[in-house]
Amino acid sequence: MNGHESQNSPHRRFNPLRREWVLVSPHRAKRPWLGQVEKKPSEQMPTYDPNCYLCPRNSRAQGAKNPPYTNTFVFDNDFPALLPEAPPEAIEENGLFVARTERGICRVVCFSPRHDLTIPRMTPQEIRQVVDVWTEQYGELGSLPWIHHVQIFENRGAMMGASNPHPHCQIWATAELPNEPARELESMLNFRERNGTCLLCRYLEMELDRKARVICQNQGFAAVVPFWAVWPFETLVLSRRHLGCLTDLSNTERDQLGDLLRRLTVRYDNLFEAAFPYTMGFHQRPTDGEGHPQWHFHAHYYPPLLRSATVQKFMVGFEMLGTPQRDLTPEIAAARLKEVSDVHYAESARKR
Ligand code: H2U
Ligand code: ZN
Repeated sequence: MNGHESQNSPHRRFNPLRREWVLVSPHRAKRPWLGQVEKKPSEQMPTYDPNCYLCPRNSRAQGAKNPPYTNTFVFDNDFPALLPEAPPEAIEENGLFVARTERGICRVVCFSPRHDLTIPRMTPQEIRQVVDVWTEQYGELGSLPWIHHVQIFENRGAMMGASNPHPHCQIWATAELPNEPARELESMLNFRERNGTCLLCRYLEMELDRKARVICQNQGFAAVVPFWAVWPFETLVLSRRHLGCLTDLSNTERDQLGDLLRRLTVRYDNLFEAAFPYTMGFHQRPTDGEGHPQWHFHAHYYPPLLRSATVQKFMVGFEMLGTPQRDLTPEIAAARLKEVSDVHYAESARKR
């Protein structure tokens, strides 16, 4: 299959991190759209919302009061999905009823006291403070002997289930390795054993060489629409250096990570001139005390939007029962993200 064919005929692409396929049907991008109607949502937001449980000085649902914080703020989730203490219990019946106790710590991180800011609208200095907090949290939670994995993730936009527009993320630190990182860990290990090199180091090298799917880059990081992307504008952020986690980053690399995330999310917002919803998260080396030298630090962005601020992709039908599928090729998605400006549309319209 040559480059031209892969833009025209149906084909399958392999995701080497998840070891599964994605179906690409480029010709279907031309079909008439009979789904939801396009409409630009208005997005005027106050800098402070008296009803927001994340704004400084406000009360949260369980009665705790936020301090008058001036940059970032971390607190234990008032409705944690996991608890640090849980009696060890297990069910094992014929390999069919299988269950185990799971322990964990859930936290919420506010990125800014400003209710209306988002990563793409924050200054490099403000984003650097967020990178520093992520790094501290990974270090602190990961060093607890019973915490074996730290998942930092951001749900942005109501479409992605975010409960609040105030810029924030969540951290779930767990005793067990979650499914996705466990799968990636094994893929990276297998690749290293077979090829004597890191899967994502090799992959990044190939993408930087081909260029077609690279959205933006700096000295420390690059963002690509992965060859095997499932979501229309899915991206993968990779460190150029082979490192495993935030605490491995140099001072300069922390700034470079912030720079890359800002530029990428500005492009996302500019794509449909709206606050682009997504779930993003870092995949870092497990904190189980094993070295895991094969692990390569990266972040996934999974945005659901397809062709406007209101038309989103759903994983239904064949995708639920068979294989995930996409119409827009990763190369066209990358071209669209590359062609938009990395100056935020709201910044170019008015000074904040
Ligand atoms: P999401 O926007 O991704 O839902 O994250 C918000 C989190 O904030 C969510 O996990 C927590 C919810 O449990 N939360 C509190 O800890 N305190 C509150 O007062 C409300 C929401
Ligand atoms: Zn707020």
